[in-house]
Amino acid sequence: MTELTAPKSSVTAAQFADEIRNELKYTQGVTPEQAKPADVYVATATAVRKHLMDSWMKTQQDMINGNTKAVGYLSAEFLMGKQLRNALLNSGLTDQFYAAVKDLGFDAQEVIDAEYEPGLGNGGLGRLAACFIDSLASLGVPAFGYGIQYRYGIFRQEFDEEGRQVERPDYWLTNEAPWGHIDYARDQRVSFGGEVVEEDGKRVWKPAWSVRAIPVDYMVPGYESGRVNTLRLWQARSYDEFDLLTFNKSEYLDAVKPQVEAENISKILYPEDSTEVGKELRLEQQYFFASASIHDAIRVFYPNQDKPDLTTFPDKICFQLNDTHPVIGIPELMRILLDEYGYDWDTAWDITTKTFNYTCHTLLPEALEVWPVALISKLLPRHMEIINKINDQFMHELEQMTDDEAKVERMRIVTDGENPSVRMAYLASYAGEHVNGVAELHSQLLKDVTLRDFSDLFPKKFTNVTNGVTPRRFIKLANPGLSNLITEGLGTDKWLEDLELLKNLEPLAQDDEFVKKFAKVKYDNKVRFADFAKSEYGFDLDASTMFDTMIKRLHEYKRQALKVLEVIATYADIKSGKVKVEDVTPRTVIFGAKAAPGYYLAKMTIQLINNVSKVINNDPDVMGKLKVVFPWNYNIRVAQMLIPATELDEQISQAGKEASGTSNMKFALNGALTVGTLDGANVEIRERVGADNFFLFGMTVDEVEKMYSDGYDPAKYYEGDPRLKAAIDMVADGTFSNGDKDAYAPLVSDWLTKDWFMTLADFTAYHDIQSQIETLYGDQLEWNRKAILNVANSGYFSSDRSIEDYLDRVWMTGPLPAAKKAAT
Ligand code: GL9
Repeated sequence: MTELTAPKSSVTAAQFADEIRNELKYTQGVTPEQAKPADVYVATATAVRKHLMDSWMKTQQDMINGNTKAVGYLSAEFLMGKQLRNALLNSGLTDQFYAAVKDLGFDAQEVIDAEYEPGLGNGGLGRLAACFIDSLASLGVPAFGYGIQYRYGIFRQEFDEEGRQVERPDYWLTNEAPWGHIDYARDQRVSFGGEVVEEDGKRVWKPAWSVRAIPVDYMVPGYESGRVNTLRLWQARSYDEFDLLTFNKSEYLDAVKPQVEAENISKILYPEDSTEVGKELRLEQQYFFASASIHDAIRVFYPNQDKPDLTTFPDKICFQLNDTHPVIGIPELMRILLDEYGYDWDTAWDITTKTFNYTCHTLLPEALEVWPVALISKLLPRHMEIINKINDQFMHELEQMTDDEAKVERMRIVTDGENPSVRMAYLASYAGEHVNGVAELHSQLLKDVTLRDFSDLFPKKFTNVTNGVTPRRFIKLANPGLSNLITEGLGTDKWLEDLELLKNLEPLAQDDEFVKKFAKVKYDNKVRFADFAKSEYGFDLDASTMFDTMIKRLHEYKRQALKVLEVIATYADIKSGKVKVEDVTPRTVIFGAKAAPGYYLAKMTIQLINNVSKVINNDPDVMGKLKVVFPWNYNIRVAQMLIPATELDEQISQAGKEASGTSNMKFALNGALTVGTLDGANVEIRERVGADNFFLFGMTVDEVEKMYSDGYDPAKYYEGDPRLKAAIDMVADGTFSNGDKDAYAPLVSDWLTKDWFMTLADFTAYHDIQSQIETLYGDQLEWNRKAILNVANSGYFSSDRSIEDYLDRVWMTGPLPAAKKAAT
């Protein structure tokens, strides 16, 4: 029997150096003298994969042969970040790596930097999927992540001279990608279009075209679990390699057309975040990976069986639908069972409804996907028939259950009327066994508002699983200084597997020596970030100022505008002499955000922030007191540098709009204090870290709702707060646009006449909390005590805990029998 790799590998540094040399020779074909850091990176990655191979194969065997139900996490996005350090950590080879690389004459950081970060996600939703597969493996739960290997990930962001966002393609696969193994032999056919005909009393789909789905497998090593799961990302390829006939007529472009079109399916990640994009290609992408993944799971769990007993399918695997993107998998499994395996409708329905669960990640109605019936009929005609039948069955059941006709109408999966469409969230809520939101408040609002009819009818389906983040990447790897201090404080490093142990740090918040050490770690992280920002962006940051950070997608509901207006108001106060410059707490305000390329106001906000930065940073009157920087192309790598360096974290969305947030968790765990509204997971963070250790401001969900129904007039707030007025006037009068008064007119006009997310209404409260923040910051010992209390009380926000909750509340499964660890 193969032994599993020891968590702390017994391999010595010298042995590991030999392995790297070997890979340099046999994989890269270079001598150590010829090698570049990129070669050493590929060689190391290849060597690490070999270390993980036995555990990977054993995990798959145990999963297929055992009786533990697996989890298939279906997600259009997996925002993994760089892999090397995480793989080294989880295979117990970190120390050996540093020693070996040094021995080979290389700088470890250069080797690490040679890895190109895959950006196969937009933001929180994709990063959550990455944290979840890390935790699944670390807990030893058999699982697959299933998604798409996009050729182009999230765009690379640049800023032009005017401070506008420019999107550049992300050529990530033009770099060597040693982690993904392309498995041509385990491909799947995915078909589209055509028509459905009647044959021998059966509905038969005659598709018009097919693409070849080829899996690319990534190992997902667990931390200290001896288990390695699989992330299987599908690549689309054409079956029609070349149309020779057309080519002979020398119509080259036409000859390659089918290939180009097929490959388009996995070509690009849609850069939209929490907003609707109703594009044919996007539906093709969704169906492509849902169909390939379901077929793949059948292949894995019923190997070499022509007529498998698929009534056992829900005992083998359950699929988690990460938002509505993979929901087309529901009619696809129905179709597979009915048409490919000949089950009757009721049996197929029974299997399907035991297989899928749905997580909703939003509260924005426009983000709940709705597909036109016409489009589904064109692309997936058989699925449209099945969806219609599901809808009919549902309507029929509803009529039995309630007399409320309006309610029955409201709940239609397929809407009536001139342009009928399919509501994917409704389909998932009806067919899914469980439906969950991602923070307590969010799950409550799903039940009370967004999916209220469904929760009334199926109360047992609805549950909450609060999001979490992996402590391996976001504490251990991102913040070595704090990790060492935590281990020193707790006397163990077991917290990496059981994050609630952080609770035992609580008494140390009263130990001045410990607090000073903590402060030193934070300061060193600020210096580290300042150095990084200098070399990467050319910024000059002063580590003795407060690092105040807002990182997240640029969206109106997240309210970057609130932050920048407060910055402008402070600037105006200093300029006008209302506030003495010596009374200002020196701050460095750091923004990181990408805007969807078609999101006009979001992009204009980016431009505004950049130009505010330009003006303020060059004004001698505020020099040393206020600085605004906007590192472009915010990604996981930047997050890992910036979060540990941050002292004040901005979570200032309008209450009732942010489903959860996950950076809020990363910040609290890295010892930042939060200024935030009662929104998403902020609510639970505040409950846990204590109201005294959290800067709360702003309207509540109820107050927001009341204001909407009473009629909201932003101009009233503009008139009512002179600071706010001064700030908006400054934007309008051209201060940040070289005198051009029109530059931000659409933004200003939106603020004054619409302001849907009530930035203006919360402005005064947001300003008022600043003095509390600054007073506390003046007492560094107290500030750091509170920061430690944030760390100590945030252990709940480990994604390991989220996964435990999914296991108990949704998946009803658990880990494989403990992996046998090799003796070290
Ligand atoms: C999001 C929510 O907006 C976040 O509040 C939440 O933390 C994450 C994870 O549950 O999901 N929903 C959503 O569509 N995005 C989120 O971040 N956006 C993307 O990343 C695409």
